[in-house]
Amino acid sequence: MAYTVSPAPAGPVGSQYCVCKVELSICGQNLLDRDVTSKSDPFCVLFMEVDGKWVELDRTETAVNNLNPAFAKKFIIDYHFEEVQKLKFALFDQDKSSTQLYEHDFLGEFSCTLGMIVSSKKITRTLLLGNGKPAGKGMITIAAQELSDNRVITLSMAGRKLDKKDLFGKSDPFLEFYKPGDDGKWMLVHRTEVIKYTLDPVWKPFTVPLVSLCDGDVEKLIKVICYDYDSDGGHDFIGEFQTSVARMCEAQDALPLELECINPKKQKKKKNYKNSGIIIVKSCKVS
Ligand SMILES: [Ca+2]
Ligand SMILES: [Ca+2]
Ligand SMILES: [Ca+2]
Repeated sequence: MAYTVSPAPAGPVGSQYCVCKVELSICGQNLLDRDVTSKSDPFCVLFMEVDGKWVELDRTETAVNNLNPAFAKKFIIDYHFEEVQKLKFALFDQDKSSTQLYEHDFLGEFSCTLGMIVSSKKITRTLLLGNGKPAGKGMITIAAQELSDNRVITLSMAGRKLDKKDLFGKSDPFLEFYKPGDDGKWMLVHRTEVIKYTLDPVWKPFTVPLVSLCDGDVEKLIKVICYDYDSDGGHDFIGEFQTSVARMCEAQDALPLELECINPKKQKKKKNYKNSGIIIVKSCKVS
């Protein structure tokens, strides 16, 4: 059979064209306090307008007793350049275990187009109540990261001899990973699960986009903070350190990388202070 050039696929149509994934990170500031004996327990719900109706796409985790939450959960959305994608971010104070939004106290909302967030990279806006009035001093910050680079990083982390923070018991350690934002502030990228009652935690391996963790720059300094989880939300700081993906990639299964977890206050006070434990990179793979 004669070789024929197969016809090019039909030209791009509508939303099939120019799609890329965008990751949105959400923080709240000065949220309304809707609990009587403690602070609000905020979570954020993302809606998108579909045929004139708001459809829920996703929700963050709940931050306990925290009026200035940085949510670890990211929203990942397909970005269609030529379409107007209207989004709404609504914050609620979780009062019950119910998933029904009307069961929770409303903390305000903000709506705009995805294009506006992507072009600004990061925006901070006033939250509004249903009547269009500001929700107290409540603000929302939304940061966008285009996931143009497909690489992901998988990290296996553990800890050893971490400081004991709980009066009765040990510690309930978890890790937070931060990267420097364009404004010079540290931006939360990932939070591990909590491992209860131990000073030698082993966290589950986790995978995040490489651009999320370090903007794709393996030499970029990132910060890791270790906390002791407390159910009232007043987590205790154990220690921190800075490293880079390149450095963490030195870890190999047979030879894990050990990093000192430092509490700067303790370091200043105590002459014989060494560290507040060791954080171990058991393995680090970029693929
Ligand atoms: Ca409440
Ligand atoms: Ca509360
Ligand atoms: Ca604890």
